[in-house]
Amino acid sequence: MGVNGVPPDQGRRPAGNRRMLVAGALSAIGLLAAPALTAPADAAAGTLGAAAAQSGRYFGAAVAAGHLNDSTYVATWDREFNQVTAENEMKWTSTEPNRNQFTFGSADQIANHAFSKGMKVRGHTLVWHAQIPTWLNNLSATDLRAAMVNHINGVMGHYKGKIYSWDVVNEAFNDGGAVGTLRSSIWTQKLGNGFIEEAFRAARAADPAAKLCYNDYNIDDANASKTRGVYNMVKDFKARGVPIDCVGLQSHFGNPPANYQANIQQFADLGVDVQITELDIGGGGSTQADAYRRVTQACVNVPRCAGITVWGITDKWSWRSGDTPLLFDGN
Ligand code: 9MR
Repeated sequence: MGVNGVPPDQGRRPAGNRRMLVAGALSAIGLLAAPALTAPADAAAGTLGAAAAQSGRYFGAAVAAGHLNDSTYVATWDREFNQVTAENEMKWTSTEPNRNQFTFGSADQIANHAFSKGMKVRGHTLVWHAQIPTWLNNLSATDLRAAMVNHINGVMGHYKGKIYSWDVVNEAFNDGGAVGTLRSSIWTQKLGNGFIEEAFRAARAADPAAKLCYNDYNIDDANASKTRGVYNMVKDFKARGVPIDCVGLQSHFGNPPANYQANIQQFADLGVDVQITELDIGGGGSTQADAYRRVTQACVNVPRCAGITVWGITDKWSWRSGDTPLLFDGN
């Protein structure tokens, strides 16, 4: 953020770019024959959500409760998107800041708005190394395991039967090291590598209706060692009957890798859905629009790619606002 909380390059994007980005994604969903600079005339089918729904998919956005008093923000959410992920409000620090005291105020603000509009809700996220409360730090292994299961039961139970998919475990794999290396965290240190399997088993019991996802970044390249590690885990889970239904490719990009569609396909071939869960693409102009088009086209081309979520609505509140990574600019 720049001075006074204003992102440094808010407003720097050329005026036509928003339409170009949305049209790039729309064209790939099949609504437009080719990327166009103007929004399609048929507004009913001309939104991202409506276009995605034509093939049974969704097009969603991460939303933050703190911006719900901005009428332009809410109007854009309601008009364009038919799925939502709470950007921070369903994370552990928000939902169980003190042990066994669950709080859902801001999470419910987002979820109830979405439910009332018939939108799908992705739950994000149950077990992660970040945005966890300090009370977890000094628990014994036995106690930490109980706390993990209790958290899964408490949060999933609150929304039981209403959530489309949950990111059960988020970002557990290491960026470097040998294939399959997990990030060192409170979870690996106290519970060992089996914490992922334990979390998925508890999640299935807590809400059998929700799809259970493993979600991570830098697993977009089909051959990257981090991707191979996640692939091997999913394959092993499927072979042993550990419940898992989907892989979330966060897809915080500079550019999608050339084998992005092949990567979606290889996970789909294991018998899980793929969800593009946190898409944002830095840059600008036609390169950025084309990257959005390629990501969307890759999803459309793989039947088990269920939908796309962009990680925010407007550049001005993006976690990486300096990159102007989203479909809508600060205006
Ligand atoms: O966008 C989120 C930002 O507001 C938070 O400060 C940050 C805290 O870690 O988390 C951001 O969202 C992250 C998501 O939960 C997991 N994948 C990476 C996202 C961007 O950092």
